[in-house]
Amino acid sequence: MAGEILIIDAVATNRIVLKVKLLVAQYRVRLCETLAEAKAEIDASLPDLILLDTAIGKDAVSAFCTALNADERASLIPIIATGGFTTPKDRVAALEAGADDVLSKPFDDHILQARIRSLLRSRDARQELRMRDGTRTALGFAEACSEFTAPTQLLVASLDDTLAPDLGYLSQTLENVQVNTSAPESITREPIKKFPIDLFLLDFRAGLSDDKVLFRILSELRSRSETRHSSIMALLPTNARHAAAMALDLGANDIVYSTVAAEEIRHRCAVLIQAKHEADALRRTVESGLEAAITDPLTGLFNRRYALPHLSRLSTESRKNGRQFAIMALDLDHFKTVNDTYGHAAGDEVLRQTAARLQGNLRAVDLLARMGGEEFLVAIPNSDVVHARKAAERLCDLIGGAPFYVGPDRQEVNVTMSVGVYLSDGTDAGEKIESHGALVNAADVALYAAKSGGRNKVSLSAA
Ligand code: GH3
Ligand code: MG
Repeated sequence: MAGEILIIDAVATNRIVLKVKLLVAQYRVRLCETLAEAKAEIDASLPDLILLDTAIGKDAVSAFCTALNADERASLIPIIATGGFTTPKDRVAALEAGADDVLSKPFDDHILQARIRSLLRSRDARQELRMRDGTRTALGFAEACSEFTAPTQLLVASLDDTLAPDLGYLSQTLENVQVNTSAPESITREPIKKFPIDLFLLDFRAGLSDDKVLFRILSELRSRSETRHSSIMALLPTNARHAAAMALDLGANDIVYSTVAAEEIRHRCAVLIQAKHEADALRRTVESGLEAAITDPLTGLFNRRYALPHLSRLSTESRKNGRQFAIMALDLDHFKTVNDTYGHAAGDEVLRQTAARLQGNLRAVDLLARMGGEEFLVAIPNSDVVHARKAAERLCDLIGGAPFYVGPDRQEVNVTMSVGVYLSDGTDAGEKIESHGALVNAADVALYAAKSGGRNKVSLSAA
């Protein structure tokens, strides 16, 4: 399932309008009129995300966020504060109170949906971290940071030669931070060798005449091994709504518009830096030997050896809980032609970038593996037919919708992908088919239908 969202808004019409938008996107929705009602709802069952209207009262909102963040069970639930936010200070106040994001009304639907997806992805990653470390204390940024002495490296890539004053302000107001600068194009041309960058600030506020420049930088940063895990913030002109939504889906961790005040940028940077250090801590806990045995060296994804037993476990678990799940076989179209036209090394780079795009768009509970060659596998627990199809179509668009740039000359390569989806009903009736080999075969049969149906499409089969 896409997830459950709790809407808190005193105005009935607002609640209903928002509910309809979220239902269309396959979220389950609960509605609350007051914070007291919300608290009872959260105590009864934890939602995946909260949309909180700040008209309910500044102090009450602040107390609510503080209480939620202090509650171990609920502290990872992302909160989006919505409201009129008449002054920049109001936005910062909501963020400082503990909201993960603020959206000024009226908000753009695409941005809202992309924000929700992005926040849920990072929530899942943090949940995984918490699970592995065992205790909340071990996770606390303060503890992790006490060992961390090297300065946090920021790289500001901006169209102007001079650093914008609000970004210069970061080096004075963020602790232990070193600010570096670069032209946007050099990020994609030159390898970043000097030191690992913790946070990229892509400052396009002066103008984004061509969206593709931003998409290319994001795809590249997410696919390079040295920047794959860096945090990324894109700063955009206020009219770049489409680019903003796509940037979030391509792996930007945060976007801000040119109207946003320096203090808000500072706050958001501090949050991104903290998230980066937490994620680094997680990666350090994975033993490198074990990791190598189950990892595909080209893309860094799980390999077939890891994926197959995972599918068996998923199938058993789902049957136990009577939940549906989806298996997708993804295969790049006419990939042989990419190798033949641009060379094998360029083909490898397309594979790496494909892996990065897919990974950036899936949640931590979803499995992504490279099964061999140009074939990938995705397993989505707890998914119904509508959600599975939507997810598959989104992944398909993510590959076909923006070109890849490869080789020393950053040549543009357009690639499409076909996806076969097998949806298990998660009941005993499906048992006969749900050995891991049979699951992969079933998705492969659907993939074959997508290929013979013309490629660049999704085909679905069910138990
Ligand atoms: P279709 O749309 O039917 O899937 O056509 P296709 O060309 O993608 O499929 P085919 O199976 O004919 O060719 C797959 C190609 O993938 C051939 C092989 O050289 C290439 N390939 C497999 N593994 C790798 C790899 O690790 N790197 C590169 N660069 N190419 C690879
Ligand atoms: Mg292929």
